[in-house]
Amino acid sequence: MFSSSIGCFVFCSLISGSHLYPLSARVRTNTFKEFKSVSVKVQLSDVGAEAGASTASSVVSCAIECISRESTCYSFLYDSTTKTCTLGSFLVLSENLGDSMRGTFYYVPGTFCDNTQVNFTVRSSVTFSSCLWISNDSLSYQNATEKCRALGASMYTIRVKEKLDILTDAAQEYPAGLYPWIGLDDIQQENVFRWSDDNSILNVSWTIWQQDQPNNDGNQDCVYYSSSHQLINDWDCNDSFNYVCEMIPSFT
Ligand SMILES: [Ca+2]
Ligand SMILES: [Ca+2]
Repeated sequence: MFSSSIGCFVFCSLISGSHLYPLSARVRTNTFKEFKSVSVKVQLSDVGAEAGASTASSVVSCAIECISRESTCYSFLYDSTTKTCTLGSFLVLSENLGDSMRGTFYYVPGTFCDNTQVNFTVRSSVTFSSCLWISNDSLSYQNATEKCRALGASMYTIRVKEKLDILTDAAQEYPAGLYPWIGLDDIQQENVFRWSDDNSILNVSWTIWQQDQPNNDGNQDCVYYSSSHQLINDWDCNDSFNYVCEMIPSFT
């Protein structure tokens, strides 16, 4: 019943109330929207944002708690049965849920899988989901990066193995194979690979590279995902590939 009016409800309540809840300008201008699924699981953000659970008497109380965190809360999960309010910067679909994680997901439009220009969709592995778009066109790495940014997104990152699984799963829809750029390169410093969304250094303990990669063969500084290997490979940034953009809430 609050699906599209909860933000206004909260905002209007706060306007007429005291100054207990200092709001950021960004949240003020947005309303929470219901995500059309009850299959939601909280996943701590891989960009380091906070998440937590508490008790709230209503979905509105939960929303108030979310926006009272100012710029760090763009979404929350509310379970009306257990009255559990889970604030999170990155709440994702999951196919195998514990009861404690059931509920209705609300998010600020534009921060979670919501884009009017191209068809971002939620794709899931068994335990993780991501809001992404796989392009039909092919661009150089730099142009692909700029295209994702123009869409309010960033190039897809694979900090957790589940996100590799998501691409592998998506590739089944591409009989000829899927070889898209992801947001990883060693342009800044040779053989120091950094995620393009926040410039952090690649640090995974599981196999992500194809065998004998990265090899920098002929000066390769950008990285694509190979569906035939289900792993990644460094390649010439100037070559054109499909690319994957990902929508993640921003934390400013
Ligand atoms: Ca290189
Ligand atoms: Ca290579």
